[in-house]
Amino acid sequence: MKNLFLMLFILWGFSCSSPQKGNEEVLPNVVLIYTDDVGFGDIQAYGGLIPTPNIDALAANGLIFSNAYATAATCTPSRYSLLTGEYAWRGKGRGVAPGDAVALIRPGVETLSSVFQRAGYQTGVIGKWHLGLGEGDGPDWNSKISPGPLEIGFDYAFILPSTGDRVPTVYVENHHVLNLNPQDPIQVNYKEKVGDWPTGKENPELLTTMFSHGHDNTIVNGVSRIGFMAGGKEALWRDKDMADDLVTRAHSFMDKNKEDPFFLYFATHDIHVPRIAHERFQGLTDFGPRGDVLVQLDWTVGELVKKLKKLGVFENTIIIFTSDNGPVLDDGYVDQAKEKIGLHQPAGPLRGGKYSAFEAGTRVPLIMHWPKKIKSGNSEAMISQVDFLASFAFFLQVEFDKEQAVDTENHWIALIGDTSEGRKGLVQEAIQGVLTYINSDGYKYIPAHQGPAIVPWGTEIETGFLPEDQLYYLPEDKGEQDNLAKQRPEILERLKMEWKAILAN
Ligand code: NG6
Ligand code: CA
Repeated sequence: MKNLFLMLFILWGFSCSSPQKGNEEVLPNVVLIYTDDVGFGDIQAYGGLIPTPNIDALAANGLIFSNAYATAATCTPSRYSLLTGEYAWRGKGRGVAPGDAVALIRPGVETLSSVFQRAGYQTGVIGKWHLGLGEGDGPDWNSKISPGPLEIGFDYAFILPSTGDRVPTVYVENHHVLNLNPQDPIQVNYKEKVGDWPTGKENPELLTTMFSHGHDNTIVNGVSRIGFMAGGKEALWRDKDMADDLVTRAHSFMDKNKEDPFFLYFATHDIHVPRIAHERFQGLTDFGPRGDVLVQLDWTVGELVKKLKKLGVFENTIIIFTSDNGPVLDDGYVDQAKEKIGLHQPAGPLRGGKYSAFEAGTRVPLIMHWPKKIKSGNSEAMISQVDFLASFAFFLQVEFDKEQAVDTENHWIALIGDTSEGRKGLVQEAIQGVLTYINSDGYKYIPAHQGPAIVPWGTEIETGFLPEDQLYYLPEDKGEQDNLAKQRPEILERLKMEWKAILAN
C-alpha cells in the first residue's frame, strides 16, 4: 500500500513538471523557421541547385508541401497574418513597414504566440520582426521599447526591429536595444538626415556593397541602408555575424527551456538583402552572395537541429520550415544575384517573384518535420500560413478569439499529413494592395488592375498586373501562361463571387 502511494506520488510529480496532453503524451516543442525571400525553387528538395543539405534532410524525413502559401508577396503583411490569423489587408497600414513604425499588432490582439502561452508553452521570437514597435511617435530607441513582442504573447524576444537593410541596425532584446551606451544615444529618422554619419548618396566611395536602387541613406558597416541614423555605435550589429548571433540566442533559449515545451519563432534575416554572409561562407558557391547566404541559412538550420538532438528533444519537436514571400534577385544592392544565377530557378516553375500577383510571390516552400508523428512524403493540400493559429489551437486544445482571428482555419490534419485536403479558397496579397484568389479546384483569379507590368523600382519582376481580369488553371498551368478569363466566363464569375464574399467577411 505504501508503495502504491509512493508510485502515485511520483506519477503526480511527473505530470506536474512536464505539461501533458490528454494526460499521456508530452507536448512537442515547435520551432517555426521563417525565412526571408526564399523562393519556391530555392531549396534543393524543391529542385534548387544550391546545396541545402540540412534543409533537405528535414524535407527527406518530413512532409513537403507543394501548395503552401504566405498570405502576401512582401514581409510585413505575411508576418502579420502568420501571427494574428487575420489577413493583413483587412486593416490599413500593414504594408512593408518603415524601421520606425509603431507596433502593428496591438496588445490584446489574438496571436499565435498567445495560443502557445495559453497551452503552457515558453515562447520566444528570435530574428526579424518587421511588425513595428512602440506607440505614439514610434519606438524610443533609448529607453523602454514597448509595446512589442513581449506584449503579444512572447516571453522572450531578440529581434532585428525591421529588416537588415533598414535603420536602426541594432538588435532589440526584450524591451531594450542591446549594448546601447546611454552616452551615445541613437537617433533615427525616415524623412531627413540626422547626425553626421555619411550616406550612400553623398559618399558612395565609402561603400563595400553598392546600392542599385533605394538604399542610399546612412552607411553602416560599408552598406548604405533605408533611413537615416546616428549614434548607438556600440550597439551596431555586424552583418557578417548576424546568422551566428541568432543561432547563439536560439541555443540559449532552447537550453533554458529544455524542460518545458517551447515555441520558438525563429525568423532569419537570410536570404534578404543586404546579402553579406560570414567570411567562412563567402564564395562557397558559384552563385555569388545570394548563394552564400542560402548556404549560411542551411547551416543555421543544421545548428538548430544539432542542438535539438543534443538536448534529446529532436524526435518530439515540430520543425516548420517556410518563407515569408517569394524570391527576388536585385532587391536594391549590386550583389551579382542576377549575373550568377546560372540554371538555378529561385521560383521553380512559377511565374513572378517577390511583390508579384503571380504564384511565385506567395507560393513558398513548406516542410513539416516531426519524427514522432509525421511520416515523410509530399502533400498537395492547399495551406496558408494564416492557418497555423487555428491549427495549433486545435492541436493544443485551447480556445482562440475567432472574432479577431477571422481568417485562420484549422488544417491540423493536413499539416501532419493525415489528409491531402486543405483550404477551399485562399487570398494572396501583392503590392499595390492587389488581392488574388485561388479555389480548391485550382483556378486562380487576378482582378483587373491598372498598374505597371514590371515592379517599378528596378527588380525586373513581373507584377502580374493587367487592366483586364485573368484566370488561370494552376494544375495544368503552374506558370500562369494561359489566361482563360474569356474562355471560361462562368468559372471567372464564380471565382469573383467567392473572392468578394471573403473580402466582405
Ligand atoms: C523595399 C526595398 C527592398 C526590401 C523590401 C522589403 C527599396 C527600393 N526596396 O521597399 O529592398 O527591403 O522593401 O522586403 O527600398 S521585405 O521582404 O521585408 O518585405
Ligand atoms: Ca521577405
